[in-house]
Amino acid sequence: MGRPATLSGSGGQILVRSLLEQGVGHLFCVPGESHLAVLDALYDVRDRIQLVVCRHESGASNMADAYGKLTGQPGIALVTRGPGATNASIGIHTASQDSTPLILLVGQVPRGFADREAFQEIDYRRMFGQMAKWVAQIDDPRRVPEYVSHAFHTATSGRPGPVVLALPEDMLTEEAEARAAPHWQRVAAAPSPAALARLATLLGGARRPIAILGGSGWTSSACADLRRFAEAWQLPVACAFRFQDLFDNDHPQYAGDVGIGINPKLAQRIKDADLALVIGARLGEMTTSGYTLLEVPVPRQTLVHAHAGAEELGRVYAPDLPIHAAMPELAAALAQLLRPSADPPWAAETAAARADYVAWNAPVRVPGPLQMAEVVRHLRERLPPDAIVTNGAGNFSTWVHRFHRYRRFKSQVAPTSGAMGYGVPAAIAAKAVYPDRIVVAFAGDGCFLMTGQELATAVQHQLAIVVIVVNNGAYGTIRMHQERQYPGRVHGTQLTNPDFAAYARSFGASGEVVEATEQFPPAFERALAAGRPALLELRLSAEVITPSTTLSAIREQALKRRPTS
Ligand SMILES: Cc1ncc(C[n+]2csc(CCOP(=O)(O)OP(=O)(O)O)c2C)c(N)n1
Ligand SMILES: [Mg+2]
Repeated sequence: MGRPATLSGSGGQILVRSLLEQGVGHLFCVPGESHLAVLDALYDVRDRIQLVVCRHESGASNMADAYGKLTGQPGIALVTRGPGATNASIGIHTASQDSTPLILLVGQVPRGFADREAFQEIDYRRMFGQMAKWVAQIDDPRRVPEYVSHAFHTATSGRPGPVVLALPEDMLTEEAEARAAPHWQRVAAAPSPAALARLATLLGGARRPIAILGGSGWTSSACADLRRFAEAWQLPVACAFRFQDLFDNDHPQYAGDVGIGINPKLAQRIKDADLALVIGARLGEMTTSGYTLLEVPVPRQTLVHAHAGAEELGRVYAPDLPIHAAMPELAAALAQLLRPSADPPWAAETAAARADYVAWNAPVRVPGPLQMAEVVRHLRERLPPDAIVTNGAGNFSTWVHRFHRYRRFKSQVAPTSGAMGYGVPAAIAAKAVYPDRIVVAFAGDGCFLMTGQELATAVQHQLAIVVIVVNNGAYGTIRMHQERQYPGRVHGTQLTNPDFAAYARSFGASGEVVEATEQFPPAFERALAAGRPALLELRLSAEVITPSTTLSAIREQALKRRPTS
């Protein structure tokens, strides 16, 4: 390695040069006077770093999260101090829960004003303390490359996550000379031979094993290696909540997703398994059906838990075999694991698990003219395997998760944090990174209006995403829980909505309303052909609250359980 280059200029220029050294090509931002020097330095490299200017910092941080999920490289968000940082915090929380590499660059008051509660001053170490993997403030422009290098390594290593770097305003304008840091390197643990040998023994003695894949840090070749392993051992493979694209859903061994609204047969299958092979998933509340699929702290199933972050092993569950390894290293080793000489005893169970999935994935009929399952089935058949489908949080996402089939690595981008408002900004980031792929965002009426103004960003940057707003005039998820727990006492969950299609058109996007199943395919074709961002408002009765039940059925059941006085 040659001697590192010297970077000279303002702190802002050194920062931007350092980002370039780390391979940054996109930056998601809402500008602020506190980081004007960074913007000015970005001006010089505007042909090398695409600056995506957002309308709200939640959009910028969500986009940075989606970028991190899609590429495995930290997504970079640049926001101003105080209100900018507070607006951006949702993306930091999502990156934390979802283990996404992300770096938030945030303005800070000049060094001489520190700790006076100067204008918009926040102590970011305290504010982001629990949410970020590392929070630091760069007080010396000569140390910018060191901090940036540390931030990239921290965001990507072990269990990936968000890093926050605070940038005092006067540090950004101070002239300095700094030693450049080289491009960050992947730091990844590999499984030990002893762990692999023990895994082979456990598999050899199992009768009803199941594999559950999840988490971040995967690559498409890691997914291919994992598939080879699963095929050799004929394992049924499930995917954790919102990590459904780690295994081809069309594969005869794919058994479904382990998340909200899990197929009851899959839940039972996991409970009845004698060996749970959990690869990369965190075993959080959503992936364990509220810690019921596996008992805390010692599951009845023999538990093999592999994770890239050592601290995740034994966090809730005491594994029989903890494996500390990054997914590419682990999957490569698993692909080499000696295959069994005969068909394993569970081969019929694997076929049964698949049959359960196929039945669960088949469209169901619900009351009304718009059959959401058919809409999603149409997309499943219409979209190429590399299309990217994003969503935020709400019951509308159940239709997508259950009836779509994700076939390629990184064809799904969705927050395991359950953050509303994620789908639209995620789609914008996806289209910025992969302009040639079809990108479809699903949102509820509630979810959409949390970040819907980012349609302006999509239009400004000519990112032709298709947004599907499932409008049921309600914060439907909460209404559903309300009916369960407080039947008939509807309060705070109804929404009076704008005309979403007209709203989209006012941004320069195309907008249409879809009220019946048969209207959807042609409307979707028009949206794709529009050559600009497009929105389809799907009008769905709030009564159709899930694929399997209605609001009134939920209310009646709840009333029967506890009659009102
Ligand atoms: C940022 C954020 N705020 C609040 C919630 C709580 N919450 C979860 S789902 C939901 C309603 C979602 O409404 P909508 O997007 O219309 O979807 P629907 O459930 O009606 O299909 C709410 C308020 C959340 N998950 N995230
Ligand atoms: Mg709704």
